[in-house]
Amino acid sequence: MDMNITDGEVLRSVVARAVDETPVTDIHTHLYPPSFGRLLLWGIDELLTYHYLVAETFRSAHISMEPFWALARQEQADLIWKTLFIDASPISEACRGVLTVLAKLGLDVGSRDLASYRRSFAARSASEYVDEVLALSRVETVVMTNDPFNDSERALWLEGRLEDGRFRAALRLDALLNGWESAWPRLREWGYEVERRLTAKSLAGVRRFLGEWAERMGALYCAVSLPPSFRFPGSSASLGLLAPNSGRHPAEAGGPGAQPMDPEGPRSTLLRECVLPVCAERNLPLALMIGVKKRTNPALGDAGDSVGKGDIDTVEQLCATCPQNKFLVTMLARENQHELCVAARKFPNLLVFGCWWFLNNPSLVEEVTRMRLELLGTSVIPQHSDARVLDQLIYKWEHAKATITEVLLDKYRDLMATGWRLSEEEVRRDVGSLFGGNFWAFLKKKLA
Ligand code: HDL
Ligand code: ZN
Repeated sequence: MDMNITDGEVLRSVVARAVDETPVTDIHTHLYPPSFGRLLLWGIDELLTYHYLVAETFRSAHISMEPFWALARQEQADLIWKTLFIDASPISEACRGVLTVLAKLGLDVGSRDLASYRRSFAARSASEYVDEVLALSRVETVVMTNDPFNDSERALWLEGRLEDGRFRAALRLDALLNGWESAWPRLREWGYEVERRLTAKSLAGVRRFLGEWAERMGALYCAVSLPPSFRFPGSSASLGLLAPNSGRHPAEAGGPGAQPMDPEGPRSTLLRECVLPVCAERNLPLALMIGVKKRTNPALGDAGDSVGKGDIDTVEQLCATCPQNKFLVTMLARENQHELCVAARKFPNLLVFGCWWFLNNPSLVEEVTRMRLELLGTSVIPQHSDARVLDQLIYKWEHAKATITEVLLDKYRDLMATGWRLSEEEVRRDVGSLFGGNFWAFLKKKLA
């Protein structure tokens, strides 16, 4: 056992070094390997046109949305740069992130010379830049968001184009679970025997689709984003069992005048009858990302989503009624964070992850991380990047690590104040758990 840490300054350098050097598994991103071509976004113009910055630009730019979307990417970036970086100080988290990337790449941020930044990126190739960004951000595994209903992505999977082991898949199910009406005809087109009604045959077809795509992608988990209104009816009659005294599956009762099996419509049935059983059979976690209000302002596109408080009872009910399933859960509303930590204390099949999206700001990352360490110790995944543009790995991890370092330091100081003796090896062990160890152990975890 290496020496015990006795001094506050030594503690600071040990914690800072461990947080900086520990390789990261980034469990949720929207990135792709270079072999996926244009699906991988990178470089200054993609950074500047990130939907977070688009939303912020419209708050003060003298342009309405339609003409903005008609601009070329570089022209959009020019407008965003002028509006958010030149005509005002770029103090928002998304603005500061762009500057952190430029600084870490060794560019002269003080020059504010966008043309020179563009020249620097133009000199790079995607594959060498992936190496550079992963090295700078210490991210060793990038878990993607993979959607078989995305035509260009599906083609790449069918060609077997994932050639980079640093990129791993997560099977994203929003199109299936939140858009059944448009999903089922496409499943049928791809050769799965499904129809609109959730008959036993349809459900079997969906299970085959899930199994085949989880296999094809080598998916580490399945994921779905869900609205604040997401519920999972718990009554036995709707728990996928046969409808009361009808002898038929409630979904089969579909027909004029029949009551929908549950108020949620297809989603709950698909979850209960297809996603949860397939995940349990394959020992795959299901990631529930709860609290997003899609297209609150449709004209903003991806920037138009908002947030609402989700229902923690539903999370607890899922964990309690599906003990054979593992749930990775992140909730978008600040108001859900404390109750989510308490729920995680009740259910070992629930692993909390990330300060998602509108929570990924230093003030909230600090608040939520403190809460989690105080309630759950090191048994959480404190952060994921959610990066959509490769370069963002640099700033999202730089910023998150700065906050996590300060919180960890406080917690270790409190420990040492009791007389507890701490070693550098133990600090590195803890940070390794937080930055990937807990995730990989959860994947391997076998439930009763
Ligand atoms: O649903 C999701 O995975 C979200 O992360 C959305 O992609 C969102 O637009 C986003 O990029 N958040 O950071
Ligand atoms: Zn995301």
